[in-house]
Amino acid sequence: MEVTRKYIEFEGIKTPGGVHTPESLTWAWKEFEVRDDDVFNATYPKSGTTWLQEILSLIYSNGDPTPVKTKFSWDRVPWLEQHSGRGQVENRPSPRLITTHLPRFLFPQSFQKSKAKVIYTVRNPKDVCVSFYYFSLYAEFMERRENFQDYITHFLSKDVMFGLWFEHVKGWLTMKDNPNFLLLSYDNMTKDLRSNVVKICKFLGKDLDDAAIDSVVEHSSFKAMKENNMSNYSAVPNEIFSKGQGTFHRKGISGDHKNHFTPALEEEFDRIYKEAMKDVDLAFL
Ligand code: PPS
Repeated sequence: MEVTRKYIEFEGIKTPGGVHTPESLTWAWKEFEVRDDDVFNATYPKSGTTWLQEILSLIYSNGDPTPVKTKFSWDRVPWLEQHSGRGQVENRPSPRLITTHLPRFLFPQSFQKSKAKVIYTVRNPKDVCVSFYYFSLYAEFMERRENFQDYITHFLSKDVMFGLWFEHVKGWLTMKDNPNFLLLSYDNMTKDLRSNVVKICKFLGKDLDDAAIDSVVEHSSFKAMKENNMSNYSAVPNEIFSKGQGTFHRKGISGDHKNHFTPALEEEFDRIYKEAMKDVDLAFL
């Protein structure tokens, strides 16, 4: 991967330049043929993407941890829109587990006439902002900001990677009544992972026994994933993830924004949130 802080702008959305090209984004949007048994792990960045990659891998192995311990997460549940996506996904046997950060309006057009399933995980945006800030210090392909306060300004601007959180979430929530769409809350998963795994299994029609569910929960815990070299990105070279500057599995909690936002910054963020999300029911957050 070419390490560059240059973003590719595509249909008004910025994506990291090293792993995305206009061709890969166009292919994902307009040419990729969705199959009825495809399962998509869709997220705004820093909202539980890697967590769902692990959970889905474990559900599809019936709780057997061998795949998550022997294969990289990005090979098990690859990103559709990255330039490696086509080679990874196109000829893969079904059922394909596929990750995407694409906003709804750039999601594959062929999805519309398919029975494929989408799981969209949403996280408290203030925690997403904190997690993204630390990621920007550690990921060499991210634009840097001097301090957290400046980062909040960036997060609330159209320059942020994959577009505004509000637009991303609102776009995907237009699907909330579709039976092939499951909305998950990262914050709820941190409170009760097991019931969320059961919910995911039910949605996917996967009939796992109690021991298999227990194994999914055990091997997708924050601790297990932080220690799993196949999922913690430790294998990624320092030129891409600067290990001295942080770690991918940082805290894995809900509410870390309380340690970062001053009362004034929080009040301002909440005001912007209320205005942007005034027509949206996200009470479950
Ligand atoms: S990315 O870069 O978009 O793929 O990042 P993503 O995986 O969406 O989000 C990274 C944050 O998710 C946390 N994480 C977890 N939390 C709880 N349990 C598990 N198992 C888990 N795995 C990853 C990870 O620590 C990042 O959050 P922060 O708040 O930075 O710790």
